[in-house]
Amino acid sequence: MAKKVYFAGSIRGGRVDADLYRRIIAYIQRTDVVLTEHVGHSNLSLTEQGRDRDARIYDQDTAWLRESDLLIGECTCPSLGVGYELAYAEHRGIPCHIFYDRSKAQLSAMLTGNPYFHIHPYEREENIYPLLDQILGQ
Ligand code: 6IA
Repeated sequence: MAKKVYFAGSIRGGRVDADLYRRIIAYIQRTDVVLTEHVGHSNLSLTEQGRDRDARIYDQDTAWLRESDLLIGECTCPSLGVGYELAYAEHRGIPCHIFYDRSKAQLSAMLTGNPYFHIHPYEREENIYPLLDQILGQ
C-alpha cells in the first residue's frame, strides 16, 4: 500500500535547494503519496503572513505530520521549521529519515547525536534515489 510521506525542506530558512526538493518529491510520488508537495514549488511566498495565516499553516502541517507514515527531510539548508517538524515526528514515533549533502553542510549535533533519526549523508544527488527505494520499500 502507498505510504503517506511528510517531506520536510527549508522554506523561510532559504530556498537554495528548492529544485532538489521538487525532484525528490517527484521521485517519491512515483510510488507513494507526498502530503507536502508545496515544499518543492518554486514560487512560494517567503514573507511572514501574520500570526493568523501562519497558525493555519502550523495546524495543517502538524495534522499532516500526525497522519504521515514517515518523514523524509532534506536538511542541507538549515531550517528552524524542519528542526521543529523532526522533533514533533520523533515525539509521536513517526520514523524520520534525514538526508544532507556532506560536502555542503554539517548537520546539527541535535540530529546526528540522536539515535532515533536515520541519517543519510550523501555526496551526489544520484546517491539519494537508491536509498529512497530502500526506505519506501520497507
Ligand atoms: O522554517 P522554515 O520555513 O524553513 O520551515 C520549513 C518547514 O515548515 C517545511 O518542511 C514545511 O513543512 C513547513 N512550512 C513552513 N512554511 C510553510 C508554508 N508557508 N506552507 C506550508 N508549510 C510550511 C506558506 C507557503 C504557502 C503560500 C504555500
